[in-house]
Amino acid sequence: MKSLPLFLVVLFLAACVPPAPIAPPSANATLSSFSFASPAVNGEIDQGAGTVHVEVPAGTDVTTLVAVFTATGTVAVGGVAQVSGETANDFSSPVEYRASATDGSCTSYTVSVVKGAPPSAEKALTSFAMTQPAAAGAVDQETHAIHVTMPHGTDLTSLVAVFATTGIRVTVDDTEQQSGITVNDFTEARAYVVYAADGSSCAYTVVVDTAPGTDKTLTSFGLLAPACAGLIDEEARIIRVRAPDGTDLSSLVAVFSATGAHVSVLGREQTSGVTANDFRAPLDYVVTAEDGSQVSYTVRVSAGVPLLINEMDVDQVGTDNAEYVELYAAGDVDLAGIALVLINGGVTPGAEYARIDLGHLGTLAAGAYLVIAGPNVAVPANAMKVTPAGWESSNRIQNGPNDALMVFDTIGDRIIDTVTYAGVLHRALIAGHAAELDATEGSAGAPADSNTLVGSIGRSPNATDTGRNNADFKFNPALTPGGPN
Ligand SMILES: [Ca+2]
Ligand SMILES: [Ca+2]
Ligand SMILES: [Ca+2]
Repeated sequence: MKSLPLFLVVLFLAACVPPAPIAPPSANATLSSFSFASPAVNGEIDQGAGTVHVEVPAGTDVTTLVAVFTATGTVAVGGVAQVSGETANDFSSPVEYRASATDGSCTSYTVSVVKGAPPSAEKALTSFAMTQPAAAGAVDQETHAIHVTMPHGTDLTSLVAVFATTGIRVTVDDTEQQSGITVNDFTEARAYVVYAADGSSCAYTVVVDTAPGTDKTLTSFGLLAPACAGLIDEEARIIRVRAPDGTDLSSLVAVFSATGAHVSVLGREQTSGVTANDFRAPLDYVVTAEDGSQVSYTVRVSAGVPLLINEMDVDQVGTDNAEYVELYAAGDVDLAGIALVLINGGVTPGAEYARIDLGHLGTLAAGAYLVIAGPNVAVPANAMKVTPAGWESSNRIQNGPNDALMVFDTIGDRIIDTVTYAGVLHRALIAGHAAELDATEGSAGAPADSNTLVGSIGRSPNATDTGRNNADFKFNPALTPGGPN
């Protein structure tokens, strides 16, 4: 500058010094494009303001950048003629490009080069969850550990994760992951590697497990010896087992199956087919689920059911419209699964023709009477009476010969008591029991009822049971439904 004539200095100051040129920019001296080839970026020219803004990537060396430009007129920087694509300049601070026309007019541009933001180092997995079934994951950003607990029983071999990340890509075993799409096997821990824009990476360890099970059901229960199946009332959680008469209940082994983790009785672990228990009183079998929750089943084992067919009026003078069967509880009786079965002895083998289920009646206390009868039969107030559907009609019970009444235990699958009257019936078939049954206790049946005399067939003395129908039952003229014979 020192060597420039004064008038040129004045001209320069007047025409080309930003920010506000005194003279308007020359239309004949214009910079119309400005870019760098390396790095390849375009500048933004503001003709009004006389500025060029160029952003280069972070890390770019701006001290020797070569501009590629188009201009009308000649272009100089600090008096040095510029050749597009050849002349390098130091853009550490704004550089003045001056375009000059042959008419002496000129336009000055301030070229500012700024560096872009450095590439991000962000590489966090900010959320992680499973779909189908849905389960949220817990992400620990300090340890880079992710834990997901799936519902019990979930197959971990092919699960799809949905995740969010601040990185630019995520891989598992070098496989690019797409949130909500990529399937992975989570039976083992998986490393999710998140890459940041700056090339750095971070591995998150994803551990997936399943919730402990809540199942806790005794699905079958019976005795090993004598072999007998129990009946599970799942709603009441009562299991009834009826062993044969005379079975010693003090040490029996149960055979059972259960869901859940384990089964215990009085705190003692039970092994099906192995562990013996004293069943003389009801026992609580406690089933514990994997999650620690428990349910308890009360197991009631009985040896024989103390229920007798005590009296029957199967035939009346004239129309049979007041028939009845009287049952007597010689001890406490749980009627669950017990039925009165009526058997026709007129065919061979004898065949069931009617059945009255008694299970819904609950229990009978020792000494109680239960009368199955139609509306014409009255019983004492302390006796129980049940009228099966259809028993308001006459002729519900066959008169013989060789017909039988049987009290059958469908749980223990055996006869509790049976009486054949007016003959014998050693072969009979009833529903739900494949083998033929002997419907007569002893070698001869109870006597026949009469259709000319009022009376019934009853145990005499009352509740006598020697196991012989002909010895235990007599024809009695007194009708005593619901009371002692
Ligand atoms: Ca009859
Ligand atoms: Ca009679
Ligand atoms: Ca009676």
